Amino acid sequence: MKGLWMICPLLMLGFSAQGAKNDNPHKTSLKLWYSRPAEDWMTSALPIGNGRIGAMIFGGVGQEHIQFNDKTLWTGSRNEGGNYQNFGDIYLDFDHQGSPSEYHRELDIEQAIARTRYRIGRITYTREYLASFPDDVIAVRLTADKRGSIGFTLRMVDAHEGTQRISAEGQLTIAGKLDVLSYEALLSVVPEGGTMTATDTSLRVQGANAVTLWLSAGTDYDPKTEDYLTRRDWRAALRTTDQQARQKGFEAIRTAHVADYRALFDRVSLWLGDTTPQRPTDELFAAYNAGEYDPAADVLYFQYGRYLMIACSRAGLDLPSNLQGLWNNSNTPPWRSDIHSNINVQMNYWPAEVTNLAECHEPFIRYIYNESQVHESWRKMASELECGGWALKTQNNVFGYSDWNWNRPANAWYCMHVWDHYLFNPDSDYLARTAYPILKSACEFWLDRLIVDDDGTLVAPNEWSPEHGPWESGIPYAQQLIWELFNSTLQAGKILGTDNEFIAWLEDRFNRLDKGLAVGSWGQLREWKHLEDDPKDQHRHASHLIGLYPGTSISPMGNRRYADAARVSLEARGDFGTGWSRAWKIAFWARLLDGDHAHLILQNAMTLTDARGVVYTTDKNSGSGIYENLFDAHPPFQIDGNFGATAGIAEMLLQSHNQELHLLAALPTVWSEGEVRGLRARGGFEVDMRWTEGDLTEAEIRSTKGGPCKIRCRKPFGLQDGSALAQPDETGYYVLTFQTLPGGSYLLKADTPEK
Ligand code: FUC
Repeated sequence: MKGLWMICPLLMLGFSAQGAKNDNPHKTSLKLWYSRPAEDWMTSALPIGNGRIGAMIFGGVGQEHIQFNDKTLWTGSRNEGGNYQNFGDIYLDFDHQGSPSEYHRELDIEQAIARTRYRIGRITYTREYLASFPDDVIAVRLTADKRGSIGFTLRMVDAHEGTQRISAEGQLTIAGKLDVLSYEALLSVVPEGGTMTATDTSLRVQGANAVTLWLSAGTDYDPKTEDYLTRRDWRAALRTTDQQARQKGFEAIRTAHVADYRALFDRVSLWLGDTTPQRPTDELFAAYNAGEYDPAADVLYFQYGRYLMIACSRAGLDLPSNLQGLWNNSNTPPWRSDIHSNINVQMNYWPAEVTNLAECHEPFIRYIYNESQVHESWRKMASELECGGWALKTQNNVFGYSDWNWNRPANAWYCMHVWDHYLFNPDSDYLARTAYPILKSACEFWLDRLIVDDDGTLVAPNEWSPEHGPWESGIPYAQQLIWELFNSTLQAGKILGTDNEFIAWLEDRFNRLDKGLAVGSWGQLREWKHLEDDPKDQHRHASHLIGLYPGTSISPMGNRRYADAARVSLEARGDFGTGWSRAWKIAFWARLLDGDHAHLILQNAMTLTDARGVVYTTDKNSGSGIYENLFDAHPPFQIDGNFGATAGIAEMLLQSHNQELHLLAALPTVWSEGEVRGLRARGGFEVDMRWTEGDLTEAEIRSTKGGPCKIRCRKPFGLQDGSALAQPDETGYYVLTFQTLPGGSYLLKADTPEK
């Protein structure tokens, strides 16, 4: 790769002229693939999803197993927790004679299509599976390269005790009612050629040339109504969806699906150097774990997080992804597979903005809006504490019900997402109508709740550092979050200029707030205000470092003392932890600008495991890491770690939390050359970068909003047209500020002596 730019100047032109198109000729293959069928739902089946409905694909030869979900299917109610539910399973028992060869199973994350292929005798059988967002249907297409050779018996099994119907025309339905919600799934089986017959429990297809399965599924859930039940004829809508899909046909649905998916996924490409020859994903990661570094693993894991985000969180449904995204095969899943507020749901959305999937962030933001502004329960919880505004606890279902321990600072943490959505895509309408009301009412809660501490600062009473230690006043986790909340609300209020009296009042309280930053006796950032920290405490949560990431109050570019103390705390916490805990540490180290340490933790996070039981310990052999299907292992499967790692990788490449774009902020040695396109930065910028020998060679910044753009980089650089050169500041980094126009594109170039 080295020297490529000299021998191939056209490529450089392409970079400059074409922007963030995914046309890198050296891009890494983006497929998860295996040479055997999945044996286990959690560790090896492969996920597809359209943001609301999804499925896990096993790809068996004798038997295909497709388990499916709808993100809204919950037991429980407004008064009771309940659990996220399995919806059902589809089994196809094939008529194959003889044993298979050339078996291949894959999930192509560039197209969002899963495939299975194998040969029996002289016939090659293929299956394609997709979950379409535009057509709201899961489709499976079975083909063979010899006519008349597809035969199977198909069953659809309800995960509950609903009613089942099968028609000879090839339609199977399951339907029932849980505590509050009703559900229905409709599967249409459409063979081409051959025969189809129905029994009471199954459907038999024989001698078909090809078969398409269409799965529509839904519930009567609607988070916008008071009782969370839709008023529309959702059952009729399912039938219409099914009919339209069948009329449109597989090819057209597939084309629309791929175009829809790629419009999101292709916005970001990442290349981290040449990869070794292709090998199955389980072998790739096993070799990686054994010390055979291959950037293909880093890139695949990064992009897999983006794939999963698109598959389980699309605009239009006001419900965030849960602890398992939307994939779940149990009616009593771990931690109810709920919306967990003390790290998990937030981490699910860490990569949304920076990896250019702002639309996928919306379900979370709308959920926060609905529950805090429209529904009663979070406001009622605040009023139980004699406060205005809204507050919530740790465990949350889809009906606004919240239980287990209080997690009051979560309102401030949720607001970070609301505010970031604005910072990345500045839009004053969104700020005025959606963001500001949420932020202001969260502030109102704290303005009522804060008390004056002995030292005269304002502190939150009776908080804890999740999930350990005593409850006490002025816990840094709470203080740092409230500081972020007040700080962003002040900025929002000043931009809008419509609520000056409140903003003045808030500013007064903000100035008296304990920021939650103090250095302790062993040089650490204190986790408790009054209690001494234990240097041996390796608890998985590191909530007192929230100001480092995703917060903004601790930065090596700001007050060095706190950044150094955060490093001491982080070193004491160790390099392991549960799945999400490892992912968080990638981002922490990235914010400390230590790319090699961030990458070390990324490697720890990508350790293959098959541990199944719930483990909380943070040691090296806790069983945390990833399963063969690259699902994150808490253990067990918990999707936050996938999203956290993707966000952490982005943070190693580009940071934008200090009103500046820090290019290649924490590049590890192993990523000595590479290229990334399409990352987003706060202020409304989009960024492409290319680097060699660990340093930036060129970058393109596209501005959506216009206004000043400040760039920071380790090595000298300037605007490519020669009009401005970066200068070193007191940190030794080079900085350059230039004006941008809305829609403008700006090329930066390393200022090397050869130039
Ligand atoms: C929090 C974490 C646990 C787990 C659970 C779902 O309670 O502390 O590790 O992720 O959420």
